[in-house]
Amino acid sequence: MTIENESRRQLLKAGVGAGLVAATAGVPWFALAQGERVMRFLDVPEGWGPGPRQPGATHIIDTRQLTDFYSHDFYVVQHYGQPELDVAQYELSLTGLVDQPLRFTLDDLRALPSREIDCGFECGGNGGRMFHGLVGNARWRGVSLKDLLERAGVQSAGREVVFFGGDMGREEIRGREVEKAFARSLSLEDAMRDDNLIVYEMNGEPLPVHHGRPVRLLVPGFYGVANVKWLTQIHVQDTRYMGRFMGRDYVTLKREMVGGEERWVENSVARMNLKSVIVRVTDRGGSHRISGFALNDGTPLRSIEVKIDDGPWQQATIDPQASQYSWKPFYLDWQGASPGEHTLVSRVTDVNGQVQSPADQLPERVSYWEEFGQFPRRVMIEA
Ligand SMILES: Nc1nc2c(c(=O)[nH]1)N[C@H]1C(S)=C(S)[C@@H](COP(=O)(O)O)O[C@H]1N2
Ligand SMILES: [Mo]
Repeated sequence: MTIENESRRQLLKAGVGAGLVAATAGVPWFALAQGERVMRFLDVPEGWGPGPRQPGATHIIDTRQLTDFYSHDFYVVQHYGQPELDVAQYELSLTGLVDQPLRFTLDDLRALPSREIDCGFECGGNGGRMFHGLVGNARWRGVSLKDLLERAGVQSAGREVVFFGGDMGREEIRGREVEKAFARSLSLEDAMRDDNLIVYEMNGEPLPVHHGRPVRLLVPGFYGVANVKWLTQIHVQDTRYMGRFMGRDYVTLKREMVGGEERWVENSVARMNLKSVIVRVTDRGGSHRISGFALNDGTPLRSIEVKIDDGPWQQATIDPQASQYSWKPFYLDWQGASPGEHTLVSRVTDVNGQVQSPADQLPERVSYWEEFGQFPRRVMIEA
């Protein structure tokens, strides 16, 4: 209820017509109308399904089954299992190159001014092999990371902010096994962005254990890996942080031009690329509806378009609940679809004119990180 009222208020503030809002508020995004039938994707193997969530395991969403703007079934990825931190004993420390190191209990954090944000993200390893099911969208509540850093007073030598999780794993590095916490870092400049939150609520409830209870980092516009769960320490330092999930894993390798020279470039997975995918086609008794979602780094969008077979690009409608960092659900109503097999593809364009390319026109890429090319789907329309 709060979620709907809040999003309605936001939309009204954004100047969206009240009639439009009234028509859509509270209507689950993908909820099927009575008699609406889901058409079969021919690119999804018969019997494929990611199955229910298992504690401590990766959880993929079946994107054909999406039913709401705020995911009640949000994907899960964790590399060192699922720790259960003792909430009564929990402390977040802020250390390193600061004037005043700080410690916060969960109650301390909850007593600070808080903010809510709608934010969706995907794993940097999301892709067509799981029909883009490592994805979710939620409303989060937390405190501003910038406020915490300013309270502590970052010293002029501070360059990089490291976020450590309470989950540990054994890593073999140069033949030696060591125990390491999951960690990611941000440049001080990225850490100081106004939108970053230290969050303790998801969709109006305390964070579920598999999403980081009691506290996680949320970096809107970045891939999921940036959002460190079970956050226990924030450390300011003057050097780059080089742990596994910054320097070895979640590193892309692409063939790119570097000042006129063609080179293989490695990058830590960070800001989300501009991307859209079609996830469902339904028969609505006479017409068909093609639905999907787009994600990006928060740059406003110009359009999302859909192409049916060899037809022209057609403008899809973007769900008015979408906001800067949420996912952007879209749909296109398809009149006169003939029975049989069809190929559908979507593309998203941002206000800077950047267009989602076909996968084969992107730079050559090694490893599966950052799959954001156009994603054609094959669907069977029943007579
Ligand atoms: N502490 C910790 N945080 C973590 C991870 C982890 O393994 N440990 N995995 C990261 C990765 S790779 C992703 S994609 C997101 C997944 O967030 P979710 O499980 O809440 O969807 O959490 C990130 N934060
Ligand atoms: Mo991830």
